[in-house]
Amino acid sequence: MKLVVVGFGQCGNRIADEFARLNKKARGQRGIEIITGAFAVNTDAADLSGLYTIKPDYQHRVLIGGERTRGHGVAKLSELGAELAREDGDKVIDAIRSTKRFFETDAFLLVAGAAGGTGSGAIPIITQLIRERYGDKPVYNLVVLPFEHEETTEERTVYNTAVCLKSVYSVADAVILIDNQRYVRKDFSLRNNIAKINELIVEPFYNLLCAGEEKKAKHIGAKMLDAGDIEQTLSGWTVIGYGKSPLPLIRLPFERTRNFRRKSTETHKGIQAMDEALSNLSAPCNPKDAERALYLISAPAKEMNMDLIKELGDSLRGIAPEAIIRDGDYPRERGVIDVIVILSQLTDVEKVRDYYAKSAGVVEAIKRKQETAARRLNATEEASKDVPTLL
Ligand SMILES: Nc1nc2c(ncn2[C@@H]2O[C@H](COP(=O)(O)OP(=O)(O)OP(=O)(O)O)[C@@H](O)[C@H]2O)c(=O)[nH]1
Ligand SMILES: [Mg+2]
Repeated sequence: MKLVVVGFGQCGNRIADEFARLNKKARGQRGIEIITGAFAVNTDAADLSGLYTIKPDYQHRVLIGGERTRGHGVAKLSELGAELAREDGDKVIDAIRSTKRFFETDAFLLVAGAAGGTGSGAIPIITQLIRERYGDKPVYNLVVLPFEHEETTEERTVYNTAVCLKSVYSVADAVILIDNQRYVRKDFSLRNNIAKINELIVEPFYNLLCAGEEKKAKHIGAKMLDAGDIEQTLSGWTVIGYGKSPLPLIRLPFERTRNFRRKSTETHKGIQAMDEALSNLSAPCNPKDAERALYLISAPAKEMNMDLIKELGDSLRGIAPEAIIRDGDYPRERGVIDVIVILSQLTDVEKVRDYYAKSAGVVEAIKRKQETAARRLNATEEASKDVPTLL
């Protein structure tokens, strides 16, 4: 599958940059392209210049609202982020139109952090615009949810997140949820290592996007998972998981003959990778609520067998009983079995519901604060009414 990736705001920019790096890796290691264009859109000029892989010209790093913010961002006001995206939306469309091999693109992936101002405001607006212009291609959103500690220090965090989630859900074909907190659960040092988190966020997309683009027979699985399968799966609230299990690179001579034993070891390793993928889902959810699901297993060709693929299918069926499940195998990796799982069209996501509920209180609090500030201002002005002025 080939994507045009557009990142909004600092979070979106850095993740889009990571996707651009992934494409370089696919080209270098496998001779295939998975990203037809990578773009960064921001109201903050400094954020744009801090990227590594996205081309450093104004057509790939697009500054919006430059005249109004003078390149300094929107300070968490997502309404302003949305307004500037509306005003400068054509700049983004022009940039996308400049993509050389645009005709090969299967879908759009738009990326943003939900809690900020620029990204959370711009992503629904540009999603809508792209849908109007390119109605034949699906538009997916990858939305990053804030760390827990951000929710307590800044009330705008919950408010922006709720508003962004509601908005993207109504315009995007699918919303892939990425919960930052999930990535620090196991390793707390990650909280200060955003680059590493971004690497982990895009990691599952590597084999997922590459599998359907292979041209050589030896890398085409018994059941190839292509763009069509992914499009059929992605819908509404979506999470993605990734797990891997190492295989011994060298086999002892007696192991080659004991075929039966070897097969069961591989099946065990495959199940282990699947379990890891399911326990590392990108956001918390109940797999029982998934109406669609997909898994892709990548392993050395000689380690792949039907038992393994069937066992994985049974295991996913067990935890997502309502889902239509698509699958594929990708004979590629060396020394490792890795499994990517997507759970999609989730009928309920408690975490999203919580943001909606919590934001109701915050809307009141923000309104009250604005009213109090206005009252204080009035009182001060009132007190000054007998003081002469020099103007
Ligand atoms: N995973 C990840 N999260 C990030 C990154 N950068 C910021 N965030 C998260 O995204 C949210 C803030 O969004 P930003 O992208 O910084 O904000 P913005 O869209 O640039 O908006 P303004 O700066 O307010 O104009 C917070 O929840 C951060 O924790 C990143 O590179 N990776
Ligand atoms: Mg910013």
